Amino acid sequence: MPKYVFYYFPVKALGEGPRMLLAYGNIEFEDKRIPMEEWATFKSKTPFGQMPVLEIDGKQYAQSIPIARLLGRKFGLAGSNEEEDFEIDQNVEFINDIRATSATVQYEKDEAYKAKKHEENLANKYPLMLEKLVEMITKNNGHVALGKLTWGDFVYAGCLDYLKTMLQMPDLEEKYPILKKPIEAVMAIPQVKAYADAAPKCSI
Ligand SMILES: N[C@@H](CCC(=O)N[C@@H](CS)C(=O)NCC(=O)O)C(=O)O
Repeated sequence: MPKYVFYYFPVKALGEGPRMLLAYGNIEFEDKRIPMEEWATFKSKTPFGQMPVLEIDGKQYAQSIPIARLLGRKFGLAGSNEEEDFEIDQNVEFINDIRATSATVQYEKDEAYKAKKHEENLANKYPLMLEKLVEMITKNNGHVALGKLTWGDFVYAGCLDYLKTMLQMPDLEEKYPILKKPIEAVMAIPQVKAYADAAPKCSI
């Protein structure tokens, strides 16, 4: 039985998708939540100076989306041909684009510039991005891709709270109820719900 260790900060964000995928695969993993105070020591031991990092029998795997893709393939949540794999990748990358666009604003230090950038994104970027996101999940019967459960749903479900915070839109799902569907699908899986119920509670 391979030994799995998953390293990330004590938040959901980019780590929760892989954690939930491990739960889906019924993998008993060591869930290492590294506090900020310990990060400086651990950083140099990671492949890119970032987390998440998954270790399988001591071999390190980095980058949240490739980690989710790897676990998806292991647990039967990938496409059944290259075109289907492409569709999952494409849609997950789009979700990541929304996250990256909003995150650059959120981590800006200058408060006045941060507010200005947020207003600009609110006017020029977020409306089309959210319209496309709603369209994508509607077209896929409440899923991220292929009209069914894939590893893309786990990536989305894991980072939605983080995304809402970055977008400064706490009422996102009330405005667009279809955006709840992939999370509902993931949480309806008993072993994933059991993991989520037992995991430390994090707002993002
Ligand atoms: N593209 C990477 C981004 C990873 C990333 O930005 N990780 C952040 C936390 S969300 C991090 O490690 N920050 C600490 C640092 O860079 O020192 C992924 O998806 O895994």
